[in-house]
Amino acid sequence: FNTSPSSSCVQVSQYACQRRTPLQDINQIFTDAFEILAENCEFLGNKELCKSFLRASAVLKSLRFPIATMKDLDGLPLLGNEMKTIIEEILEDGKCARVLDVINGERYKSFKLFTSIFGVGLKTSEKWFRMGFRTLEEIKNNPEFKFTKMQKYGFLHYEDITSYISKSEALEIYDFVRDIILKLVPDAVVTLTGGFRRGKERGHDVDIIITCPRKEKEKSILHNTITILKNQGLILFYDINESTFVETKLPSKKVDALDHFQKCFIIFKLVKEGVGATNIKDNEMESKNWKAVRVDFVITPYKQYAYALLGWTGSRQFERDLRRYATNEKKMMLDNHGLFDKTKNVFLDAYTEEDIFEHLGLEYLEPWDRNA
Ligand code: 8DG
Ligand code: MN
Ligand code: MN
Repeated sequence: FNTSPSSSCVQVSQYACQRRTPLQDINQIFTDAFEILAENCEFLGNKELCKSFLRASAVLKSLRFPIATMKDLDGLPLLGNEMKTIIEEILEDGKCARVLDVINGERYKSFKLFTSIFGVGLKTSEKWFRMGFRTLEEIKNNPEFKFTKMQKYGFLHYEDITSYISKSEALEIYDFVRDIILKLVPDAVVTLTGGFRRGKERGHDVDIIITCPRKEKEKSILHNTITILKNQGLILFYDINESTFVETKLPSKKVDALDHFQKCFIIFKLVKEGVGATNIKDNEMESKNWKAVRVDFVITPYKQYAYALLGWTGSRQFERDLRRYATNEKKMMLDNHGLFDKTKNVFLDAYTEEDIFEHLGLEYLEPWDRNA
């Protein structure tokens, strides 16, 4: 479907969960522009416009043809005049002045830089920007600042953390961690999720979701695994958030709400075999045979696992559209913990992602088709 730009019967849904969005984005020149504008809106606190840009971007990502003329946009949802003006400009000039203004703007540049530090979000960036800071050096070297432990380690491993993680590095960490967990709890289920599950070749972190079919047996896994990794010297930083999950609580109405499962944000020491020691003779500088890698662990009860897996597989935009679809089209409430049917007043059990799509009356989409 929608392989031809000119066929008039093409119907593109306004929801990413009713479209296939593979990794390959043939309209990247437009979607990159929209995503920069969305990010700028986020930095300015303009949530509505941010949403509009992200939805427009997601529509274009699902197309199987490159936008070549304005006519190609006929019948596509979520592309209002503001969006069309931007597309038209890029079609004519190969670039968009508004986007160039944003990326050269003080605010965007500073927020991009500040939020690239592990432990720094919008609030801290806003504060630093208002204080007049523009570079990392100014902030790092300011003796007045008190940083959180997370930020301190974010600065310490900044270069490594902001460089990409390859799929093979992600798989190496995943295999290593899974072996440890399965020795502790042989029937644990350990899954690589996030962008790598959607087929991405590179990522900014490694997301691992863990459960166990035997009730309550998942509860000891996180602390025991962290202890083992720490004893092996492989943890540079970790921050455990204990579970605040309550089974009877209705799913969150906020589309971007974080979940309540036990989780751990880690800076993992990935040791590279055969690098380092042999180089010392050639190089006076001490060569580093390891790389700091961001790893997220999330632990869920078995009953909520499918919902959590669906939530952590992303993409973020796909998740937002799934929730919006559940609310607006099905009178249901979806989050990472479950699905509540408001008509029947019941939680709907699911043990696989397929179960969840079925409850929602949606055709199943594989993780690699969720790259909205
Ligand atoms: P990337 O790491 O390659 O950049 O992409 P990603 O894997 O898609 O992004 P992510 O930031 O690692 O998030 C993966 C998914 O996890 C995303 O759909 C959002 C979801 N997610 C939750 N809860 C939480 C949470 O508490 N923290 C974070 N960082 N992500 C969460 O559902
Ligand atoms: Mn990720
Ligand atoms: Mn993550």
